[in-house]
Amino acid sequence: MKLRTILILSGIAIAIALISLWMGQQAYTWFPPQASAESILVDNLFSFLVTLGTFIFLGVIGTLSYSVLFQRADKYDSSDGPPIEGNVKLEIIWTAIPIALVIWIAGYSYQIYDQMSILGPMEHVHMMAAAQAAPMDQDKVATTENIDTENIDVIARQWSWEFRYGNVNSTELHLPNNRRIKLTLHSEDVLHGFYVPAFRVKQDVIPGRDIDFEFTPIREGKYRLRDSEYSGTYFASMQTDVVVESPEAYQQWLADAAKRSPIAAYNPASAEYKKRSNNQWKIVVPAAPPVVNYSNSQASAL
Ligand SMILES: [Cu+2]
Repeated sequence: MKLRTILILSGIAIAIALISLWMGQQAYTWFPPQASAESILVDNLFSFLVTLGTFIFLGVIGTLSYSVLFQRADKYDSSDGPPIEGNVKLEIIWTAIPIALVIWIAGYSYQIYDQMSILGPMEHVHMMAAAQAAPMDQDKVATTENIDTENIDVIARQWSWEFRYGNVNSTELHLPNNRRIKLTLHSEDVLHGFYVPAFRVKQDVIPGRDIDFEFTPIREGKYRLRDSEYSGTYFASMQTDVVVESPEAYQQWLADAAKRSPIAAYNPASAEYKKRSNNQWKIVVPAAPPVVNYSNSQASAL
């Protein structure tokens, strides 16, 4: 290869790399606010994948465009191109580069997953890994782990969410800011999915199993919890607000809620079910609305 060609190719590679890095930074703006420590890790991983993906995309499309535009066969030339079979150098390059990329992506993804330590049904696998790799670099997630965790039971039904804080029941999830949250997820009927986009965490709720699930909210505000698994007719109404507030406000909320007497919460699924006009279609009757001390308002319930 001539020096000129090498210089030109290097120049193009640097330009593509810069565009890819810029694209990777753009990726951070495509998501809801980062409301949990895990969201920062997930967004870093996503940004890395976007950077790498952009580089490969531009590299391939660029080569293809160059070939189509400037390396066309002459008119009526139907002869074959030069054979590349047996080109050992080329074979090694196009085997080694994808392998290196796959290992890089897998290693980085694993590292992020390990730092998140969100448990879930892979708990036993994770604990084994943690025992082996104990002195890994600890960051935000790990530092909050030492502070006592907040244990909350989550009950998913067709179609409502219920949260139990010892003596308080609620249909709205309240969380203290900057505390490690430990949820125990239960389903009373079918598969549901616990998913808060602003936290970037998602976990299937499997009937007959208690699933531990951990994360750390880091930004006060109101977010949305959605069901990530289709769970039946009124699935779309199976969502509620997640309120992240200061630990003081959270304690206050708990104290206030404890004083209220439990009533059946407004439940969009039951309300819709009562309104249906065609009774011939067999559908699953919604579970009774949860009886709670604290329920979110009707306006925000849908
Ligand atoms: Cu559901």
